[in-house]
Amino acid sequence: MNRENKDWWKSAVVYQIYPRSFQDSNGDGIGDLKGIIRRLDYLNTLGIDIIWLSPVYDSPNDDNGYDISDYRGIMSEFGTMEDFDLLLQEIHNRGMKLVMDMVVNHTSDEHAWFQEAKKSKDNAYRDYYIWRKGKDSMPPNNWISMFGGTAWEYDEKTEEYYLHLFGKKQPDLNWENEIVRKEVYEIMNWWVKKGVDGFRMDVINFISKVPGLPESADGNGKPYYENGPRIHEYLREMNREVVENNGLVMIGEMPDVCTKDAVLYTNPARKELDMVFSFEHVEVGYGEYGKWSVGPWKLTELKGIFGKWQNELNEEGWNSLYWSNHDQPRAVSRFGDDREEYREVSAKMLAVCLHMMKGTPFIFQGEELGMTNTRFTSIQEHRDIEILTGYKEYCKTGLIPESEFMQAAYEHGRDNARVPVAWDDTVNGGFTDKKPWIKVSDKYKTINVKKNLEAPDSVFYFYKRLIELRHSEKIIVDGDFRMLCEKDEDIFAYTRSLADKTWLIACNFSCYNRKFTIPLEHFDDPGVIIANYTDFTVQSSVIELRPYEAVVLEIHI
Ligand code: TEU
Ligand code: CA
Repeated sequence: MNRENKDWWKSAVVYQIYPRSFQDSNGDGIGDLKGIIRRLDYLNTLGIDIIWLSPVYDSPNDDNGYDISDYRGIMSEFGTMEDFDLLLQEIHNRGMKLVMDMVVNHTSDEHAWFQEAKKSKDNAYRDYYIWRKGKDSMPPNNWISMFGGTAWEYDEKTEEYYLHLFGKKQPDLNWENEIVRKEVYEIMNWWVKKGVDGFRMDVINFISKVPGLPESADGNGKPYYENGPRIHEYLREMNREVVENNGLVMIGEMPDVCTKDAVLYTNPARKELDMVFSFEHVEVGYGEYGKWSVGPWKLTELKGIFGKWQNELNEEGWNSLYWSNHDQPRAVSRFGDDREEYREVSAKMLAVCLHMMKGTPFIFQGEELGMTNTRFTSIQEHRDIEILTGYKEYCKTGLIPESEFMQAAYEHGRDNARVPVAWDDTVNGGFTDKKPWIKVSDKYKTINVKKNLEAPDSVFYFYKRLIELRHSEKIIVDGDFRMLCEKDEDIFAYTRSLADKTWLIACNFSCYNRKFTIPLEHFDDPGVIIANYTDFTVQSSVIELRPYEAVVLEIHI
């Protein structure tokens, strides 16, 4: 995969590493860069093309690295810059690429810029951040932070508030200030010169705020900071200053982005981003209190979202495809069936459903093993600032009963993804031989890399096969998408077509047998491209899909 080839990332598969939970190498219970180096051959065996590395920059870890205090330094718990240079070299030696996670909507409050800015109102760095006077000893407006509670923190010394859309230790940068923008581009170019191959831009659609920071009707400030008035100007400037013609892949994480905006962000003619991470599909079943209330969701709703994104970005945009990441629960628990009898077959079904769609697929560490959610028995066991703040804001205030909150954290919480990867069935799944920074899965003896590598029909080898298909079959990268049986509540089926070739993808999202009719005028023997039941055969145009059965057939229409 060569960066000189235009759109090289369109036939790539990305693997996300959350370094804190991947592999500890020095026995402090925390994953690190040397641990990742140790596991690169494993990733090479899987066949992935790009590693997206969650932040490894210097950070006080209030939000596990998404609060950066030095963009040109490596967090000491993760290792040294020499370790990073070796990691990058070893990734490239294996023909893989590295995408860095760049968090520039905000910094840590321990960043030198903020340490200066808070010294006085006329400090040279004051305008790097968003400071406002309060109103009658109240915050400047009623916006609430993404983690709950007010989005403003009062600074006694200078008697002003600063904006933080996330944690109070994550002050928002002022992108209206062109010096800030130049600083950011210099930081990005510093990493480009080191040889990284692209960036995943954290909440990048938050960086342009509506002037005046208007009060919102209900405390939800999103209409005033999501997809703001200068966002496209900033992204085009970033493209000119950093990306222009050097083949970097640019991935924008965009909470609440809609397809209309996504087309503007990813249309190559606009030179902004190559793809965006949307959130619509991972928020099905959210209730009154967002992720902290668990509601039912229907497959027709999920299919409607995927179908819309596939169709509306088909001509002039590009999709990121994912079930999970470090902010989401485990795919098989969220969308599949993590009861042991269905866990692996439903994990494979989800993989077929996603990897046969048009876009760049992302695999979150452990997804290729069929890892499941983990039950945390008390709030004290949790580590995620979003869960801990949510508990304070919704639970301690009596809004949500503790049992309901803990169930929501189990079903939707981010710590599920931060439970360490299990490499084998030794203590802590081989992640560390000391006390891990967060609890390990209670299933590590059965769900681990070693077991997957030893079983020819494991989830791992099934993912490997899907990746091989993406590398060899143009229909997966370029084929047109057409949703089938939109109204069916159990079957997710669609076709991909390229020239005279048509593939039919049919996935049973239920634990029941379900009949599915292949839409053919006349039946002729379709070729089986891949199936998650090893004994799948097709005798007629009506196929009976078993629980979580998924098939890809080459049909002739
Ligand atoms: O996440 C953006 C974000 O809004 C998430 O908090 C997400 O909405 C929520 O957690 C899941 O519903 C990015 C990073 O991926 C996340 O880890 C950081 O906490 C956040 O930005 C702040 O940097
Ligand atoms: Ca370590």
